[in-house]
Amino acid sequence: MNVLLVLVLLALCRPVQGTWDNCGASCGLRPLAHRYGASRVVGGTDAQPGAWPWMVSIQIVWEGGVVQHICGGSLISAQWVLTAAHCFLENRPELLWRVVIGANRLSQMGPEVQVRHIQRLLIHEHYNNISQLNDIALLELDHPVQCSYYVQLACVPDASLRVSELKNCYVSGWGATNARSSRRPDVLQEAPVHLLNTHLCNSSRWYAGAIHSNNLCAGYAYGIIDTCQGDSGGPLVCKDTTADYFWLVGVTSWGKGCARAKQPGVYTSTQHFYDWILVQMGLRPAATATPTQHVPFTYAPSQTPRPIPTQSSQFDSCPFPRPKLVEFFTRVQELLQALRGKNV
Ligand code: 4AZ
Repeated sequence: MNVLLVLVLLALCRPVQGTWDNCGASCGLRPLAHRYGASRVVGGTDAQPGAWPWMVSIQIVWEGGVVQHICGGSLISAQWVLTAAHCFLENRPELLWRVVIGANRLSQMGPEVQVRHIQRLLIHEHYNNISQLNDIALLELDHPVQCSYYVQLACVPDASLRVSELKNCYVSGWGATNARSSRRPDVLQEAPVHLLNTHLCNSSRWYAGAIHSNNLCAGYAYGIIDTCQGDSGGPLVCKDTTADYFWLVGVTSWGKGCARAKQPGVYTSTQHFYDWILVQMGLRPAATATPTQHVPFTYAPSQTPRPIPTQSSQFDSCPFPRPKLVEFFTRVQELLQALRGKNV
C-alpha cells in the first residue's frame, strides 16, 4: 500500500522535478541549493555556482572585445529581465549590450552560461532621475533562455504578499565590494540583509524623507553589509515564510555611499510594479494612456516582429502552486518514510 502511495506521489511530482530544462510554471527555486552549507556570511562572500539562478549580468561589449559589467538584473520569464531604469541613464543603444544568464565567475563562463541580446528596453514612463522614483525597467531578450540547474526564474509578488514579514533576505551582484574602490569582483557576491522599517529609513538621521512608499530599505543600521555601485538592477530576494522558494521583492536602486551606518540600500519594491510588469510583457491590457519609453536596440540580431510571449503562464502562475506542491509532497514522502521505518 505504502509503495503504491509513493509511486502515485512520485508520478505527481515528476512534472515538477522535470521543469529544470524548461522553466515550466516554477519560479524562485534553487535546484543546486542542497550543495551549499548553511554558512553565515559577514559582508559579501563568493556565491556558489547556481546559487541565485535568476541573476543576470547586463554588460557592454566595447570595440576590441573588452566586456564591462554595467548592472544586475533578474530573469522573470524566459525572455524578460527586470532591472533598474537608471542603468540606462546614459542610454546608448548603438553600443553592443548583452545579457549574461547563469554565470558565477564572469571571466570563466562555462557551458551553463547563456548569452542574449536586448530586443527591447522598456523604461518606466515615470522614472525620475533626480528622486529615483520608479527606478525600474524591463529588457526583452532576443531569444528565450532555456531553464536549467543554473538558470531559473525569479517570482515577482503581487500586492497580496506581506513583504515586511519575510525574514531570510539576500542581495547579490557583481558590484563594487568596497565603496572607495572601483574594483569589481569576478565571482558573484551574495550577502544576507534585513528588511528595514520604511519609517525608520525615512527618519531625519537616516534618509530624511527621500524614501517613497514604492521603495524598500534593506541592510543594517550599522552598515557594513550592503549593495554598491554595479549591483544596481539586481535582486533583493526573500525566502517564503513557509516553503523553499524565494520572492524577488526588490530591485537594487540607490543609497548614500555603500555600507554606511543609517544609510542602507534602497530598492524598488517589485510588488508595487506587478501590474506595470504584466502590462509591459503583454500579459494584461494597459489601463493608462501614458506610453512607456520604448528604446529600440538597433543591433538586435533579428528585427522580426515581437513574438507573443509564450511564457505567460510561468509569470501568471508564479509561484503557486508548484513550489507549494513540491514542499507538500516532500513532507508527505518524509512522513511515509518515517512511518515505514517504524513499520506501521
Ligand atoms: C549604485 O550606484 C548603487 N548602497 C547601488 C546601491 C547602493 C549604492 C549605489 C546602495 O549602483
